[in-house]
Amino acid sequence: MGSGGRVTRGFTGRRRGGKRRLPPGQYDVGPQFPVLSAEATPRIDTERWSFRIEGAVREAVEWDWEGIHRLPPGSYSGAIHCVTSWSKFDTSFSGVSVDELLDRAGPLPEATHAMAFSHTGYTTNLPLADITGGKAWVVWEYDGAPLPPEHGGPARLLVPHLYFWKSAKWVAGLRLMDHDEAGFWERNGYHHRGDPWQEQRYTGD
Ligand SMILES: Nc1nc2c(c(=O)[nH]1)N[C@H]1C(S)=C(S)[C@@H](COP(=O)(O)O)O[C@H]1N2
Ligand SMILES: [Mo]
Repeated sequence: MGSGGRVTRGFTGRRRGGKRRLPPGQYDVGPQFPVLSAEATPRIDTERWSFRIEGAVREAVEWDWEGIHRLPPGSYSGAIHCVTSWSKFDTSFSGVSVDELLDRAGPLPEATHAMAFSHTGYTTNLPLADITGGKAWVVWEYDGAPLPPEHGGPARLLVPHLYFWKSAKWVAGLRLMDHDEAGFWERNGYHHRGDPWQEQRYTGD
């Protein structure tokens, strides 16, 4: 690209004047990348890894590690926000968009929500509208390197516009549903949607 290339500042979380945009009640954690897991970190061999879309779809589809890598690549650069109040700017992840995955399974008209599930049994619920339209990915690279096991490697869900508990680590699939249902943290007092800009931390927020 020539020297005339435009830089979209808003995308990395910077505002004019260099100030970073933080959702209410959040602080900038800086270069650290905290690890928060309810489970012990599992070691999942990519030879045995799988990801499936099931439930309210035309056809349930399952990918293995090689198969998912053959899909058109997708990536995200920007901020992530944990409900425990740290936000991290300028992260970069790559993998495949959830749109590409859903396209191949064909959500039925009645599908309104999805339950993301992990190889460990962790679950989190999401409105379909929050994982379609270029807002969610299944990612296996962080900062240009394989996603470390403690951050959900081989692959995790990434839904960066919602609190980070929605980004299921060691993700194994999505079950599409015609109704909403609580996942692991949502059953334990967390908000069903989790929009950091609306501070939807707990049930009733
Ligand atoms: N499987 C699984 N995924 C999970 C969690 C978890 O405990 N288990 N914690 C969630 C929460 S609360 C956060 S803040 C992020 C933490 O991701 P990190 O450890 O990569 O920072 O993962 C989310 N995904
Ligand atoms: Mo979190």
